[in-house]
Amino acid sequence: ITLVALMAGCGGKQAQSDKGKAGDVKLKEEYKLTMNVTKETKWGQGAVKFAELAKEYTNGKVNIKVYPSAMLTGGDQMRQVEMVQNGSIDFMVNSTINIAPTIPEFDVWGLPFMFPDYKAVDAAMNSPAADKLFKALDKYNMVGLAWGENGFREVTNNKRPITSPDDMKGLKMRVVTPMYIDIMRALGANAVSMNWGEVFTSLQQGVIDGQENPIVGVIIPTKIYEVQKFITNWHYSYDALAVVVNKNTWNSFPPEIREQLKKAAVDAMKWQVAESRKGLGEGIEFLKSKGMTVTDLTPQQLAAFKQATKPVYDKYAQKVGPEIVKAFEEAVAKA
Ligand code: X2X
Repeated sequence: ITLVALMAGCGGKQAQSDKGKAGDVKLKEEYKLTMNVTKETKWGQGAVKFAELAKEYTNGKVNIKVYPSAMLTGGDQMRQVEMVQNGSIDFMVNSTINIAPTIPEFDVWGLPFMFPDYKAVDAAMNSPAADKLFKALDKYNMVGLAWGENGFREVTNNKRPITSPDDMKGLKMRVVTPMYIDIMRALGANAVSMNWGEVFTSLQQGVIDGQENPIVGVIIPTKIYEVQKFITNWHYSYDALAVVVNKNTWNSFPPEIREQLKKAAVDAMKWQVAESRKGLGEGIEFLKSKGMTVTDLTPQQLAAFKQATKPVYDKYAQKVGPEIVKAFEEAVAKA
């Protein structure tokens, strides 16, 4: 109150003489951040952490408000990219799956069976290969700040345990991107494209039979186990997160604040990745205790899925571009 009164008392003169001063930057009262999930998910917790650290590191200068569940785009999860691109939203903590339909390079993370394990993921994430994707963002008026993790996406359904592509035949599977639609079709399932916000109710009502998402990051915090009976750990597709900012917003910050925000993003995602990987064993026990049947695959069973989805890998590798795919494959091979 005192400050406001003081400023009002000074009138416009002081404000005006301050204006053109070097280092005098006009910051917005609130910067908007969009994400597709709730704050309870690991992904959501990472976004909240980023906003907290942004405030802390900039000494309260940058106030980022997290808008969950794609509420800024009316639940349309793919439109978030476009809104950050045109500046109606400042930041996103977004899955690479939701970015890829607009920026094809981002499909490289999710290519079927690209990553056998976390070691392979980390090798790619910490290699120059991942920087190439942030370079691609530049053309779309956006800047990438850090990588996080939604996780390995495992398949759930209500009909039967899945151990072979044959078991997928005819299942109504909710997915959300062209690449996943092609994968489900290659496996003989009926792919249904649907926004995440409708999935829980649609599973409950039997409109769809199944879905795929990471266990610790999404399936447990969003209680998918209440409406699904079977889960198979097939690790078919890895889903990274990216912290991204609109380029004009970014350029409006002085260098010092940019540095602080970059550090906030990197630190928040480092924490977020560690959180996402914690408690997988307990998580699986928890799903069993809720009545789910958990299926693990032998290497031979896994090979059948890999083989069936190979044409999809090749098709999307082409859309990603051979240079990026090769850089990722090399990082994985070295892991
Ligand atoms: O829609 C999904 O499945 C989710 C929540 O994982 C994403 O936003 C990619």
